[in-house]
Amino acid sequence: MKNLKTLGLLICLTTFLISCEKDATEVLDNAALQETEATQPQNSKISFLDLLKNNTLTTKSAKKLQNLQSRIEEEELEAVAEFYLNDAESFNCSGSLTTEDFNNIDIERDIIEVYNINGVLDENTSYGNEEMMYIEPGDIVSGIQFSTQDEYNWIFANSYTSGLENLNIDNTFFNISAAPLEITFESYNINAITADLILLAYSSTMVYAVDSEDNYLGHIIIDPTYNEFEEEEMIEFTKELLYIKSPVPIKKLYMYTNDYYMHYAPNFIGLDAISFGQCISDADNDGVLDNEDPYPNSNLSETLFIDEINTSILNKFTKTNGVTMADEMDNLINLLNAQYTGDNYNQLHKKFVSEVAKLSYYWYKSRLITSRERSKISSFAWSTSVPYFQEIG
Ligand SMILES: [Ca+2]
Ligand SMILES: [Ca+2]
Repeated sequence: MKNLKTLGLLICLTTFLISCEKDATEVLDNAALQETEATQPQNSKISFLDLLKNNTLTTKSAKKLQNLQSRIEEEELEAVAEFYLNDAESFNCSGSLTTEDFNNIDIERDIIEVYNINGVLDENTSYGNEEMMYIEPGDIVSGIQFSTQDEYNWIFANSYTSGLENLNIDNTFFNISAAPLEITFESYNINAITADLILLAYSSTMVYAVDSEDNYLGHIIIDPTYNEFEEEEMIEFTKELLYIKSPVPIKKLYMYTNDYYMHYAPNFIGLDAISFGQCISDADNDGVLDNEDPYPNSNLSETLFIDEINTSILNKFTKTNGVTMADEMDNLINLLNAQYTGDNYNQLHKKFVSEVAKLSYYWYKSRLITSRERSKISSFAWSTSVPYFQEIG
């Protein structure tokens, strides 16, 4: 039943493509490819293997990337962007990232091949026929554009697709074009990107990041996980989590693959859950992002110090998110030091002691310290020599 349905879908697609007069040569080429699929009676089910085998397009725009690659080597371009593979911890970057998971695309259970959208997939794309709209405007989030120069050949597939059953993936975008996949970000402040990649296990994959003027920002080479390839009909995939952050906004990613062993799809790359936006770090790792943290570099010392005196009282987080008792104490000392002229020591020292009393009362009320600890803090405050001139810088 599923086979018939898929076959029907293919015929629909082919009819749709032939009837379209725009971009006639490319459409005919693609239609011819599909015809081959559809007229094989003993193999009507679309399998990934067959799709890859049918991809005999020659590579042209790969040259552009080869040029970029040799420029990197010749000019010894320095990377500013950081790339991490399967290492969310080093990425250590949060914020409001927008995610495209391709799940709004209605691929009717298992697979669609996409042609005739002028080589660009973005929020304005619509694709389908009278019976079925697979992609409607708004299905892709705004701010991101997928494209492939030269002949493009894209597929949306998931674990219902023959050949991908073991991958446990929902709708995933696959570039099986000869040309590299390009991902363009419309906003100018994208400095954090994460993505799930589905790669051929015996391919080497390169991802390059460039800025709005096509300047090199950095790249990663993902080595094959298989070194030898024995069984011809076997396709093995690997899933990798890619993380990128860059101090300079990223405009575009180029994804370029060398398939050393099979040459089915020179730029095969599967992509899902691509997230992009602004990286906001949590420098002191207290769970409050820097942009919302009153003290982005909190004093996390184990015990509370008043100036140089160790009170031996545990330094705890206060009721205000991201703020420790030591942060508030340090801040108070800095405020008073800033008012010190050299003539007003006695006045400011008294003021310091009284401000410490207020602070410790609040800590006591918040059950961070006991009343005994509060008295201890008061007497320590007296014995400090706050205020004093602070070194500038
Ligand atoms: Ca923080
Ligand atoms: Ca903090």
